[in-house]
Amino acid sequence: MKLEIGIVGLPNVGKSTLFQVLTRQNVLIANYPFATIDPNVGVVPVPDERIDKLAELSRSAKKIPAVVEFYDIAGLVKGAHEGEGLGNKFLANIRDCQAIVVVLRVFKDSDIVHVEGTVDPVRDLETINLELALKDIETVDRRMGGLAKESKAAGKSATAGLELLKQIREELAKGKLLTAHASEPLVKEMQLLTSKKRLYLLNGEVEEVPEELIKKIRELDADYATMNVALADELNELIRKAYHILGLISFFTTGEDETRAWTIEQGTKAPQAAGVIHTDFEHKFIRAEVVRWDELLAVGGWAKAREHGKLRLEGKEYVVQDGDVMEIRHG
Ligand SMILES: Nc1nc2c(ncn2[C@@H]2O[C@H](COP(=O)(O)OP(=O)(O)OP(=O)(O)O)[C@@H](O)[C@H]2O)c(=O)[nH]1
Ligand SMILES: [Mg+2]
Repeated sequence: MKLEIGIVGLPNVGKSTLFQVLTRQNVLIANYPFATIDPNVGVVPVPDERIDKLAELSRSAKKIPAVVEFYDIAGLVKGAHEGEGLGNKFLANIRDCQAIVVVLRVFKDSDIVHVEGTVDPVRDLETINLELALKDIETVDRRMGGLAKESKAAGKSATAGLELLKQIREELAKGKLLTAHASEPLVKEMQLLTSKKRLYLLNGEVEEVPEELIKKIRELDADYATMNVALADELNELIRKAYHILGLISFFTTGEDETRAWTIEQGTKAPQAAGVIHTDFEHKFIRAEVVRWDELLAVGGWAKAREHGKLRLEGKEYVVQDGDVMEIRHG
């Protein structure tokens, strides 16, 4: 499962700086708007002490953590949906991401250029959300046109699709985000930008964050983190938070060869989880031996866990839990 997170925000607010701290890659960071043109892509391991402990227990030769892929893209400005600035390029780049981190400038430093001339993160947040919503309206309109044609021939299902699109369009026009519709198949298929999970990253000091901004973010039912990106040297907390807001959990496999974290969505059943390891495991799944990672550590290993009756045998309906260590039995 590939987890991609797009870093978005106005130009010159610290997106590439954040990317560099996250990925330890050297990228162009410059005090002028639109320094980034082509996206930077970097893979970041999700820090997880459970892997270290399990690897120690199993004397594993290798440790393989879960990873998140970050995309650092061009800055977004007012009018981006109409192709202003580098807008169109930018918006196409985040369509495939499952989540976005919105970087908002709260730091005041007058040496650093702000495209709007003043530091006002509430205004910037609204600009970004508006541009994303306008782009989504475009996508929805195009789809409505297509569905209207189809419905002549196809009947009911197309009509139902049209109803949903109309409703979504109204909400977008009112400036609403589509997070509530994120699981609708049609919304997923269109990869609507405002339906993506998001984290607001407030770049600056906690004391610089206006109360109004926090209020606004709460109204949007979103999550945020405050940090001075230019001074940050480890962003483990941010990576964990991103993983969490995506609704992801990890299960583990452990042995002498390797200890490895596997990423699944919350609610995934055992055969589908096994399928993440190998597609064959899903179809040929018989059952799984499961023990919680801390219980495994407490008894001191797989054989002991079996002896003490700590290993559970779970079948096809078992919903895998965060921190499960599993061994898959397959045909
Ligand atoms: N004072 C201060 N400066 C910062 C901070 N974060 C970034 N900067 C500076 O702001 C400028 C722009 O940073 P970048 O990371 O290139 O910004 P960007 O958002 O990637 O910009 P574009 O690629 O042009 O959209 C650089 O000169 C950074 O050193 C911060 O937290 N405080
Ligand atoms: Mg940049």
